[in-house]
Order: sequence, then C-alpha cells, then structure tokens
Amino acid sequence: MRKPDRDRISEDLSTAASWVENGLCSISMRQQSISRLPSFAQYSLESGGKRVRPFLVRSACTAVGGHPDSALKAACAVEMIHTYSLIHDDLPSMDDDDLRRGKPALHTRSGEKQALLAGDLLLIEAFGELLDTPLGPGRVALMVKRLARAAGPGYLVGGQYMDMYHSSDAGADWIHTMILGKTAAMIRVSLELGALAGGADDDVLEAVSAEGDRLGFLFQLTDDILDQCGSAEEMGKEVLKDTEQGKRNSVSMIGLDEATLKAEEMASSIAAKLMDVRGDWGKVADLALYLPLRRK
Ligand code: GRG
Repeated sequence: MRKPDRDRISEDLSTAASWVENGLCSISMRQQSISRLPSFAQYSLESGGKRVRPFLVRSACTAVGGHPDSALKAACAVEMIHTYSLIHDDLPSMDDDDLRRGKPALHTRSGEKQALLAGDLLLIEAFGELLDTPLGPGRVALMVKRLARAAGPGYLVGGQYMDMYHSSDAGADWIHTMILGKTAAMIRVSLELGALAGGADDDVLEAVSAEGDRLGFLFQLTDDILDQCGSAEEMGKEVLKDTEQGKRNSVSMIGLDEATLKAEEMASSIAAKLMDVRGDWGKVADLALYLPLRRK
C-alpha cells in the first residue's frame, strides 16, 4: 500500500502555495481601483491558508501532462472563490467567526459592509481571471461552466444554505448532500479545472471528478475530526463550533473512533482509485493519504 511522505507533501503544498500567491499578485482587481475595496479582498487573500485547492489544480494539470502555466488562472480563480466563501461564512449573519487563518476575520478587522462587498468582488473577479486562461475558447468555456456550477445553488451556495438552516434531526443523506455542496464541490472542481487545463479527455475528467467528490467528503470528515480534537492555534479558526451550535456533522453521526477509521479507509480507497486513472496522479493520491494525518 502507498505510504504518504509527509515531507514531500509539505514541500509540494508549499510549491503550489508560492506559485498561486505569485499569480494572485498580478490579478486585475489590483489595477482597477475606484475605492479601497480591493485592499480588503487582498487582506483575506494574503492571510495565508493551506492553498490545498490550488495544489489540486496544479497537480491535476501536471498529472495529465500539462504545464502548470496553463492552470495558474484557474488556481487563482478557485482560491478567490474559496476565500470569498470564507469571508461570507465568517459574517455575523452566517457562522459568526472572528478568527480566520489565525488572523482577525475581515469583518472584524474592517467592517461588515467591507467584508460583504470584498466577498462579492472576489466571486466576480474569479471568473474574470479564469477567462484569461491561455487556452482555446472552447476549453476555457468548459472550465467556466464547471466553476459556475460548483459555486452555484446546486453546490457551494446551496450547501451553505443547508448548513445555515441545519435541522437538529438531520440524517446521513442530508449531511452528505450538504457536504457535497459546501465542501466537496470546490475540491472536485479544482481537480476538474486542472485536468481540463492539462488537456484531459472526457474519460479521465469524469474519473477524476468522481474521486474529487470523495476527496472533498474526506476533507470535510478530517475537518470535523479536527473541530472535535484539534486546537484553535493549529487550525487558525475556532474549534468545537458544530457542537456549540448543536449541528450534526460527519463525526457526531458516527462518533470520533469510527470517523477516524472511516477517514483512513476512504483515504486508501481514493488513493488506489486515483492511481488507476490514466496519467500520474501520485501527488493527489498522496494528499488523500495525508488528510487523516493533518493537524490544520
Ligand atoms: C458563504 C457561499 C458561502 C459558502 C461558505 C467555506 C464555507 C462555505 C464555509 C466555511 C466552513 C466550512 C467548514 C466549510 C467547509 C470547507 C472547509 C473545510 C473550508 C476550510 O478550508 P481550508 O481548511 O481553509 O482549506 P484554508 O484557510 O486553509 O484555505
């Protein structure tokens, strides 16, 4: 069985982080300024974060033989939408968190109107960036379509709505649908956009898309485990949130021990499936194996 090499994964994550952060330095919102709004968005974009989604975009692109340059705009777009979702999720009318990525959440630092509008800006600008991908219009259109679907009512926004109106007797299916929307869609689309940028054919795209959903579910499972037994210092955000709010999640449904076992089993199964997909999916498989071991 494949064993994750922690040092190599940290190195790969850090390479992807520097790569996308370089790309984010030249996004167009910085050139158009009739207000201070871009600087608020910039604060959140530059507040760190693991940059897991850009890592997935980059790794999927190279897995199918593409050059990372073709995937940079997609990686920036995905990170911008992810950051918008965190800014809006932290607002007092949503999950009401003051700490994000180890720093004051944007609304705490700069105000609620600023945070709301900075999130709007990032969502719109993400599509502007993606459209600048240096590939033919047909391929870019496919990428835009996938990203719009992942960020829309069937997934990210719809999943967030479900989370906001959590019912106390939510069952396993309801929770699964919420996670597919709130978390997995942005993980899945990261792999999809990277694969599209690298020139993947339909068979590879669909195989990777299915594993993307499972990887996203695993990501949330390990996030819920860390919410129970991780630390706010390491996570850079408040912990025990779901318990405090009486929300059921993938851990409270089955208990910590079973959830830990499930995370390990899912990780091995995803890694094995990915290694069967045409191309070199080793980096993504290693990330799956690393998720149950992560501390932040
Ligand atoms: C407001 C439309 C809208 C959506 C919000 C992101 C989100 C949806 C909610 C935040 C709470 C949460 C647990 C979301 C699930 C996804 C998740 C675990 C996000 C955190 O992602 P990380 O750990 O964060 O990759 P960093 O800071 O490393 O980028």
